[in-house]
Amino acid sequence: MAQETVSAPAYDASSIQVLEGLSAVRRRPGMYIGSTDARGLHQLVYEVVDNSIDEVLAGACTRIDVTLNADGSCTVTDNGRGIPVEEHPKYHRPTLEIVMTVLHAGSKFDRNAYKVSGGLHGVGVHVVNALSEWFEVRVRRDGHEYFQRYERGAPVAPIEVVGPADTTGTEARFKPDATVLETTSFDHETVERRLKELSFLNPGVTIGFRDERNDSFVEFHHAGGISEFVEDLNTSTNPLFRPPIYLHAKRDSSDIELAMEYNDGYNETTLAFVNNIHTPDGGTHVVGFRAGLTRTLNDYARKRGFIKGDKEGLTGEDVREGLAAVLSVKLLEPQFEGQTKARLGNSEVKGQVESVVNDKLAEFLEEHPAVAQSLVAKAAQAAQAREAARKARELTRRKGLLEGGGLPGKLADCHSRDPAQCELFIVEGDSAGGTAKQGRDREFQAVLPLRGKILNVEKARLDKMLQNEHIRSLITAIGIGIGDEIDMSRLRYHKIIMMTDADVDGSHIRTLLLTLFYRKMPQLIADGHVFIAQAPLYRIQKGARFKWAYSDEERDRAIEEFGGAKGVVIQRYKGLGEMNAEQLAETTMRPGARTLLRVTVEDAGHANMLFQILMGEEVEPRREYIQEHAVEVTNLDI
Ligand code: 0RA
Repeated sequence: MAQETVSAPAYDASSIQVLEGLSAVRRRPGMYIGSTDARGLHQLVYEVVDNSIDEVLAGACTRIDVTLNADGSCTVTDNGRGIPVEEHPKYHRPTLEIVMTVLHAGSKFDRNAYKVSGGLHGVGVHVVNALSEWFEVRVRRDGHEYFQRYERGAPVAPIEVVGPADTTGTEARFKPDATVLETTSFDHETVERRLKELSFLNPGVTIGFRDERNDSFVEFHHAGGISEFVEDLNTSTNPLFRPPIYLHAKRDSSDIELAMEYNDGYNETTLAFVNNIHTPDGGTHVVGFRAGLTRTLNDYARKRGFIKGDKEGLTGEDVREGLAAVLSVKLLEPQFEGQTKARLGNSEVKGQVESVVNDKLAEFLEEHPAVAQSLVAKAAQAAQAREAARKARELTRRKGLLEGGGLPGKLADCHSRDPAQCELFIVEGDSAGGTAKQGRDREFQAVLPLRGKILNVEKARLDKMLQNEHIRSLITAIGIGIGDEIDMSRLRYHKIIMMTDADVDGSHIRTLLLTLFYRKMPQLIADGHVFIAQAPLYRIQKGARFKWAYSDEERDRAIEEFGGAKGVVIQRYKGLGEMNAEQLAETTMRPGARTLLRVTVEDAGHANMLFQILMGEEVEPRREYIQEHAVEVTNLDI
């Protein structure tokens, strides 16, 4: 077939402007995609997929396929209308080329009213193009298939017609540019989680995900939308009722959708989205939801006589015990705030969400008395437990004072009183605790040994937790308090370091500690204060020389560096207790020599499920999970 070209010659005045725009993106990628690390890299995929989702929201697309290719590139295909190819009225060049090099496609065409300006998404495909070593786009539209290739954002040839087409759609394939990004390796689970999330939030679409690197394929389609999302969050719990409560209404131009359900546990999981974007730091929509929920349940409980006359009502904490909820709002002009733009700022949204919850939830409770009853009974129980916890806490405080100074007896504290400098090592067992006390730098390193198992907080309420000696020691040593009473200004150590054995018991204790921090002191993790110490697994010696190895790979490399296995002595460390104080200090504790892993929570829904599975009541899913993810359990960096 004869090849037509649709483009003007490559270099005229407007294309020079284009190149300047692209080089601005390449000079400061972080300004456009937030960062150049793994998070920024995945932002590129989300940006392209979001453009396809805009076609879904316009009612023009039912299927999206994402492939992570073996060559390190990513392909996103949709069956939308295809990016227009005809001449752009203002730029007098093909619209496709304009979308790929200058403009945010959505901004000019109003494909979808609910834009994401101000957030990290919605920067435009041209940003992805500018940050790609190469980008190839195919458009099926008007009976033709068009093709164009770009390198580092600039077209290398005019648009070509490469064949006929009897369908419409867009295929974008791009390879992230390693010269402007710190990492270019896509993470399978990160991409999969976002695609699954999008399929819940947009029930009309089917999303296929193929990873050529491990030869896998999954398909997501959730006609039940966010109600199914909530059921998914509660997979490993006992829900109090099914199906979840579902509310949907508009207030002014805002579209508000909520699904919620309770389980018989004590934790809350609320995932909130604005125009399909996750807002882990909450914001006005979440504040409105909470206010509406507390108010509506109190009104109902009083009206039905569950709360009498002037008796104190249910608090926010009471009505959120065991709650799993997904809140999805769509706004015309969202304003995202905060360092990572993860919090919604629009003040009008609080009242809008609150009003929807007040009206629609009250209506639901009237129509479903059995559900309403179970829900209010659960909150009333939480209120009783709250009262018991308050008493226990007061008791702890009084006891602490009587014991003198309030710090636990087992804590070997450091001399420095500057929290920014201070570190707390939480060590498994008295013997390793003794070694750590000898090996530490007592100026700024404190040691708290824990003997045996600590309480599983996933299964316990606050009042029961406070009866546990280990937990009380931890709380007083750390200093910030617990639950709703956290005061970060009282943090006594800016680094809280878990130092446990590299065996099953050690990983169990670590998971218990992480559960405590994640559920009851979440700011500690959010602010980056929690770390895992990496103890070596091997000491490899030849003659007078020796090396430490922290993994089997490092061990093998060390053997190689020593010139083979001959004459090499390998000592395997099964526990911290097998090292002497000097060795422990040198390998695991001393800044500069040690490796610390910072614990971060990338995805609240995922972390929530992980803890439910690892620490919850149901044994079966836990066993399955541990079998499937043994590596992650021993190396938990959620
Ligand atoms: C501009 C206008 C229209 C669609 C698109 C862009 C579009 C962009 C992308 C990016 C990935 N897939 C896409 N699909 C479509 C509207 C076209 C029309 O009105 O026909």
